[in-house]
Amino acid sequence: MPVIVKTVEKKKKVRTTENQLKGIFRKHDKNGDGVLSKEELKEAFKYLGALIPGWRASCGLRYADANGDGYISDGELNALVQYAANLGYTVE
Ligand SMILES: [Ca+2]
Ligand SMILES: [Ca+2]
Repeated sequence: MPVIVKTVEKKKKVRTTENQLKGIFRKHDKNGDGVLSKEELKEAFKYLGALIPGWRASCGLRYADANGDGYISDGELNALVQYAANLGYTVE
């Protein structure tokens, strides 16, 4: 039984983190055009504590930018959140 409880708790935590990450990325849309530029991504990763934010921004963009326009739109945000969550970024 304790094992099951642990699993449930872990899942819940991950979902919360992903929602928070999404909120953080959205907040970093500084010019409010609804998409995240590489520069905005860089600030977001800096906020998350990335050691090399510019590099993370490039990798995240390559990972999540499905249509290749160089920006992360709302529909592409989930993939970016997945990328950041897989790296283990957590939100205080
Ligand atoms: Ca923007
Ligand atoms: Ca895009």
